[in-house]
Amino acid sequence: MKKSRKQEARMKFSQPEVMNPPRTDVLVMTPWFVPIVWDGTFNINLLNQQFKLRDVKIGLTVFAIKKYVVFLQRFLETAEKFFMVGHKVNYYIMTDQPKEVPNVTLGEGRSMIVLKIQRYARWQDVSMRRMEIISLFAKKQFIHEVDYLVCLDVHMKFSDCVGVEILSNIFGTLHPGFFRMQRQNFTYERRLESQAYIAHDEGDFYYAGGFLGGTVEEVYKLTNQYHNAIMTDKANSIEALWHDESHLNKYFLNHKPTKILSPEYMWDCKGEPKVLRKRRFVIVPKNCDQIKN
Ligand code: 2GW
Repeated sequence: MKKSRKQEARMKFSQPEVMNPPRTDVLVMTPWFVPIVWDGTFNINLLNQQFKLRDVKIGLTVFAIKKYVVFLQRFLETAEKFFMVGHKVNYYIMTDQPKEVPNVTLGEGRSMIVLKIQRYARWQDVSMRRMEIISLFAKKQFIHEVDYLVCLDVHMKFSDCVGVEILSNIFGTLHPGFFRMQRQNFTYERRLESQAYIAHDEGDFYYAGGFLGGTVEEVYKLTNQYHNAIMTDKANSIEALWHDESHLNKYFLNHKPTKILSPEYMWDCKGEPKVLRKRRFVIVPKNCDQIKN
């Protein structure tokens, strides 16, 4: 026992240098003092050690409804290679066609749970109802099985490591199309009648709908609140411009995330900005005619 503690204390990490910050080309801290995660700002070995000591278990939720089941194979195969390697992971696959879920070999400590869910006719509802479904399962199942939830789009692939550096109470991701823009140009919902309304002189960042997460408790609060907002809009016959993404942006305006992921974690492969040293999770182009109904 004594020996292992000694060994632990001897694990060597390079010293963080106050006068020599690793990144000076991008914002790494928000005005409410939470980190923005960019390559170079963290030491993954150090973080892995900390999270291992807590023996954390991570749940990944992903929806594959109708034709989107075709994206599952690549999504899961690349996740096995790059997502939370060395940690305990539950994949929660929410689908209307459990038989179409591919059989992917999983590493040790990793499981797949297929949850059959109803298919909605309108694609806007497929996207928006994800929030309701996550909130329901968070309360009745996920809370008993995992510590954190990571909620992702399926038309994506991992192409570099995504590890415990992303975990925090509640986190969002900078949308790749907007991280260099002024807030007036964000595609927030601008109609006052919608619950997702944000004024032109408000808003911190434009967050992507396809990558968010946090502790199960916090993700429950978020999904439950934004499902309620979506339902209020429905009752008032209004639908926010970017559906669930608009409501997510409103939620994060009032409940600031406790960590923010850079566009390394949601990249659309448009251009090659110097600040993007890694492309960890990238959008797989969908042939709209074939995939969307
Ligand atoms: C969605 C739109 C139109 C036709 C089909 C679908 C669809 C989506 C579907 O038939 N089946 C399905 O499983 N989905 C799930 O929703 C799937 O997990 C997919 O990755 C996710 C988002 O799909 P989609 O096509 O809306 O992607 P984007 O790139 O337009 O999504 C952004 O904007 C959305 C709101 O409109 C969401 O916020 C999304 O998270 C964003 O990335």
